[in-house]
Parts: sequence; C-alpha cells; structure tokens
Amino acid sequence: MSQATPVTPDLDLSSCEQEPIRFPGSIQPHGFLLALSPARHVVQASDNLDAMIGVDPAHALGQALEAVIGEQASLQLAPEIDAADIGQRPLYLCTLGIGPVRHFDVLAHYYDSLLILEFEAVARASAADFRHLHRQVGEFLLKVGDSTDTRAMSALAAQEIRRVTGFGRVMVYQFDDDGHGHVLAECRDDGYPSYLGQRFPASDIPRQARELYMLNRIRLIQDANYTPARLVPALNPVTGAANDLSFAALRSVSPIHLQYMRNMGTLASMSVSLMVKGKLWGLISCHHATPCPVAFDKRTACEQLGQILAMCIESREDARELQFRLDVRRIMVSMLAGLTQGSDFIDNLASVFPALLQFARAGGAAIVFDERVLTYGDTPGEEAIRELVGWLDVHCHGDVFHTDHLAALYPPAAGLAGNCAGLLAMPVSRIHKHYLLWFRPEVVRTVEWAGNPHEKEGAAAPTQLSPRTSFATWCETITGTSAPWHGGEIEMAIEFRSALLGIALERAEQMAELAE
Ligand code: BLA
Repeated sequence: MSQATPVTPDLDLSSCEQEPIRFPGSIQPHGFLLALSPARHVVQASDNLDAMIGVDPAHALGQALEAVIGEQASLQLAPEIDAADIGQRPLYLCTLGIGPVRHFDVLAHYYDSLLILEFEAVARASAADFRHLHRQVGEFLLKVGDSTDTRAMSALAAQEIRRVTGFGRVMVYQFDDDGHGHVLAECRDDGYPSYLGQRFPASDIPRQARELYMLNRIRLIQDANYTPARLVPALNPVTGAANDLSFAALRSVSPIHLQYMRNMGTLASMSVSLMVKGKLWGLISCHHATPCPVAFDKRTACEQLGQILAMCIESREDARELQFRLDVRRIMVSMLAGLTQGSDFIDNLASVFPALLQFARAGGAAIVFDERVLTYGDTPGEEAIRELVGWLDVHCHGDVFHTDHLAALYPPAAGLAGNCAGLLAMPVSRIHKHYLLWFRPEVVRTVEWAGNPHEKEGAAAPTQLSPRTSFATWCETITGTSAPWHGGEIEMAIEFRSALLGIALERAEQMAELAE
C-alpha cells in the first residue's frame, strides 16, 4: 500500500515544530467558512464560496448572512445562532439546504472576537441524527465495563469506531515516555496492512501538534489530496493577525503530514485524542485508502467513545498503581520489622536481602558500608562495586540515583556482565560511602518500527523536511538496557531510605545512652 511520492518542492521549513499548524490561513475544501463580526456582517470568507454555493467571496464581504447564503437559509440559521450557547468549541446548529441541491451541517464557535461559521457539505438533507449513535456509545460503555485490560478495552473501541465511521483501519496508539508511539490495538478491513504491535517515532507527530491535540480532541482529514481554500482577506480584520483555527473543524492541515498520509497509502484520516491524567496518553488513529467523509454527529460519537476509553484506561491504571504500591509497601514494612531485630545494622540489612530484591524487582543487591561490601543475587564483583560507588559519590547528589542504561552514563559498566544494565542506588549517609544498590539485568528487546525511523535523516536536503516514504517493518535490537524503574518504586525507595535513616539514628542514640 505504500506509494512513495516526492515531497512538494517548495516545502522548506526550518523544523517540523516551527510549522504554524494553528494558523494555516486556509481550510479543507469539503466545506466553506464565514467569519462574522459582532454586528453579524461577513468579514472573512473562504475562497471556495463560489465553488460551494456560487457566491464570489469578494462580494460576500461586508454583507449580512442572508445576502450570502440566501434568505431562506438565513431565516433558518439566525434563530439557531441566537438560541445556542456558542463557545470556543464548534457547536452543531442545524443542517441547511443552500441552493437547490447542496446541504450543509453548520458548526459555530467564537474565536479571536469573530463568530466562525463552518458549513460542512453533507450527503443527507435531514438534520444530523444522534439517535442510534447514542445507542452505540451506550453499548460500548456496557461492554468496556466488563473488560479489565487496556489492550482489550482499546480493541473494543477500535472495533466500535470502525463500525460508526466505516474507516478501513482503526488503531489505538499509545505514547511512551519519549513520545514514541506503539499500536496497541487494531481493527481493519481485509486488504489493509496491519500495524499492530509496531512503533512509530515521536517525530511523526511534532510537539505543537500534540499540544493542539490536547485542546482539540478530534480532527478529520477527509481527502489528503485536497487543495486548500484560502481565507479572504488573509488576516482577521479585528485582530490584524492570521486567524487561530485551533478549534475549526475544517482547519487545513500541515502539507508535510498530508505527504506522510499519501506515503502511507492513506487518503483519509481521523484521530481522536486519548487524555489520561491530564496528559496525551495516545490517539485513536483511523485510516482509509480513499477519501472518506465523516459527518459531525459521527465524529461526536467517536469523540465520546475516545473519552470513555480514556476514562476506563485511567481508572484501570489507578487501580493497578494502587495495588502495586500496596504490594511494595507490604514488603517494605516486613523488611523494616526485620531490621530492628539484631544488634549489627549491616548484618540486619543483609538478613533481609531476599525481600530487598523483591522490593525493587531487581536481580541483585549490594550493601556498601565504607570498604565493606555485601552482595546478594546477580551483581558485579566487589571491586567493580567499590569503583562504581566511587563514581556515584561524585555523580549522585539526590536521595536516589536510577538508570535503566548504566553504561550510557558510566562506561565501565559496559565491560561487566549483563547483570547491571540498570541501577538503583541509594546513599544512606551524607558523610560516609554508605550505599544500598540494586541491579537489574539487561533485557534485550526487539522493537518493530513501521519503517526505519532514521531513514529521513539522510533522505532529504537538511533544510527540507520530509516524512518517511516506507512503513515496511524495520526491526531494531536494543541492548544494554534493563526494564525501566517504575515511578512508584523510586518513591518507595525514597521512603525506605528515610525509614532506614530513622532506624539508624535511633540505634545511634541507643548506643550513646548505653555508653553513658
Ligand atoms: C500530525 N501525525 C500527525 C497526526 C498523526 C500523525 C495521527 C494527526 C493528524 C491525523 O489525524 O492524521 C502520525 N498517524 C501518525 C502515526 C500513525 C498514524 C504515527 O496513523 C500511526 C499509526 N510528520 C512527519 C514529519 C513531520 C511531521 C517528519 O513524519 C515534520 C517534519 C509533521 N505530523 C506532522 C505535523 C502534524 C502531524 C506538522 C500536524 C498536522 C495538523 O494537525 O495540522
């Protein structure tokens, strides 16, 4: 399905992140746009007005609505505008017939002091129908409630969105901490290649796009081969600046992204943002090989399905996190109880070594008290540990130090066996070289990328941006890293450290009392 097409020759941006996607100055031409002043005069129009309803955009400027869309349509629309509580997000007002054959869903929102009216061409004459969409969303709500696993919930959502929209391939795509994405679930028609399990690099969706997608939760690109319809005049007459089209449903999208879609063999796409704990957790990404309209009522249902999925993911993540913390705390409490038994603090610590390993899900642990080194499980040799502690003493300044790729920071670790790819280190004294260390073994991973993520670096001239041209599976083997340290583990380690220091202090006081 991939068809390599050259990048538009005049595309010469300094960086992906510089592209002003909120201010494209144009819209997608499957509808037209009118911007109205507070006095309800048309002050801007898209230049496809003529093609859409046979009105010259220059003649529309300064006119009242009825002079542009006709008396009948205006009589229908004006009371809807008066009655609606229009805010910053597009609101569906009505479906209008303009001229003899064309019908449009009218969406309205206020932005930059203007009332933005978007008229989306629709196939049907009747008003948008939310009735069976409500039923579909309700059914999804019931089904997803029975599911306990993020992947299964995502698969259900993909299935439902495909049913509502008719897209050929629907994927649920999750971001990792570095912004790379991973296709977690997929539902597709025969003939669409599968991307399930594949990874896409963070650079496929630049930062400013992710920021916008946190605010505006759904976008449709109906036909990646479209010619944009420009706004006339180009600047908002009230602000004197380019219009911010962040919330406009017809906002024209980045030409680089359109090229990306064509390279992927996708002529229509829709994506729905998944917000979990205030962050962009992922996207539901839909593809179709040919142009594919999706009317506002269906988009709204998809947006709601996305919200339900995100809420379910959030509550499952919360429950899992809570369980994890309870488990770790239980181990910590039993360890601390063990530590108060004998008289020698270090021997005490060594006696709870198995629990120490379990606590940090580590392969090996070491206790270093000055020159004394006690080890348990899979660890480097004593001498290597002493050297590592010497390095930590200089480089570790906080309460804990952790890395899942020690060799990247401390090159001698590369020479050690694969048992210390990851390190969690905890200084237990500010003055002495007293450390608790946990080691995690190397986990060799094979990551399946959808296309070589490094390909674009050499593909185009340095000033010319281009998306990848191939999405064929490209395998990368990642070595030298361990399983990542979980945020909850690090917090617990910090808590454990302060409990340990408390015990040590108490012991010191007891010894001092005994000595008196
Ligand atoms: C936007 N890139 C996007 C979007 C997606 C992707 C989903 C949102 C717009 C949409 O709904 O289509 C990427 N699409 C994907 C991925 C999958 C998918 C990863 O289906 C995987 C399943 N893109 C590049 C490069 C640049 C770039 C090199 O590959 C920049 C040089 C830019 N992508 C880019 C920009 C946008 C974008 C600027 C914003 C488009 C817009 O909203 O205007």
